Amino acid sequence: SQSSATEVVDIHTHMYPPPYITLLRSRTTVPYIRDIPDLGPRLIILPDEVATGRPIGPAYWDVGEKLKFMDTHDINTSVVSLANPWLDFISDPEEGTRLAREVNDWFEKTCAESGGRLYFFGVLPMRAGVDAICEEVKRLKALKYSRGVVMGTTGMGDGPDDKKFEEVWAAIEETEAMVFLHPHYGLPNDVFGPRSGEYGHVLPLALGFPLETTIAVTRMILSGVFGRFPELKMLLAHSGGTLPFLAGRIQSCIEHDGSFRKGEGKSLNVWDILKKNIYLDAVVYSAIGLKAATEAVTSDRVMFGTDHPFFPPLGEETKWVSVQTNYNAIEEGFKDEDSIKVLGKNAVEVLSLKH
Ligand code: 5CU
Repeated sequence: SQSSATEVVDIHTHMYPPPYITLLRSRTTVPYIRDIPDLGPRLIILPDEVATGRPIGPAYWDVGEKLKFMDTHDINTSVVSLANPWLDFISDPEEGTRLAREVNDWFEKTCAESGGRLYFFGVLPMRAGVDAICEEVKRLKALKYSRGVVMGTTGMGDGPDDKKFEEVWAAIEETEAMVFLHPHYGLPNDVFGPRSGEYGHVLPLALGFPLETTIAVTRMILSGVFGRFPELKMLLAHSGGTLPFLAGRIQSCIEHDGSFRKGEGKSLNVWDILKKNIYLDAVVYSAIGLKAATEAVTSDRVMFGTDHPFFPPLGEETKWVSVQTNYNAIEEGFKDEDSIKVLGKNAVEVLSLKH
């Protein structure tokens, strides 16, 4: 495993702060938390898991549990973010704005009390309108422990290539915030076929999530967002979904599309965008995937993550297999210098964390 002298930073690690848990407990439609007899508290955030949901406990909201997890897995510093589905389901602008502030202020206070071990990506009130979103982007810039924003792939509802969203991209670029782009919605269930219910969450999580991210960022590329906002910095969950593997095909399709090439696609180059605007986490669970991610964006732009508290062990193990698998992929895939960068050095530099 990694040397204990190596600084390890986890940039993909989630929490549901207490105000958000209170909200989930008060709801009866997805997303919500409810107590199921014999099963205990269950988290229901995906429409196809209403029957039993998944277990939820203090690992989701208790900072002591987060720090314990970090100690168990040799993680020095974490950049925490609200987990999906963020505030996407809050359609009332006032409630969304209030909750974004409450959640972000909770993260700020919690990070301040952590002795330098925690930073955070803030959440935005995505259904509260452009002005409210931009205001929270600017407010976050002034918070000492904020290092950017976490968001899903739907933007204000019509996705990240929505023309109305451009004001938000402008505010984000201006504040130099890193955007942690994370999936939640997957693909329509019928692409997984009539037997998908027999396969648990494997298809939506292993394939739906990564494809959702790939589609979202490809829409941003095709719409020219990175040309209009050249300093945007996007950190893509799960090593960019399938983007490193499909970048060549996306570029080739652009170059062979006569009508698109005449307009928006004139000078688009996916490989240049990957190396200028895109950062990837190392949450891909194999050296092969990690090498593709690193080849696509360079080893200066890939950063370790755990996805805690998701993917806990099924048994009683204190060390999580999901975390160890990502550590092993880094050890197997990289020479010493690159592994030091991916484990923590890149995050310290890119996100200006303390040394
Ligand atoms: O793989 C993941 O990142 C996740 C996540 O964040 N949320 C979730 O519900 N399942 C898996």
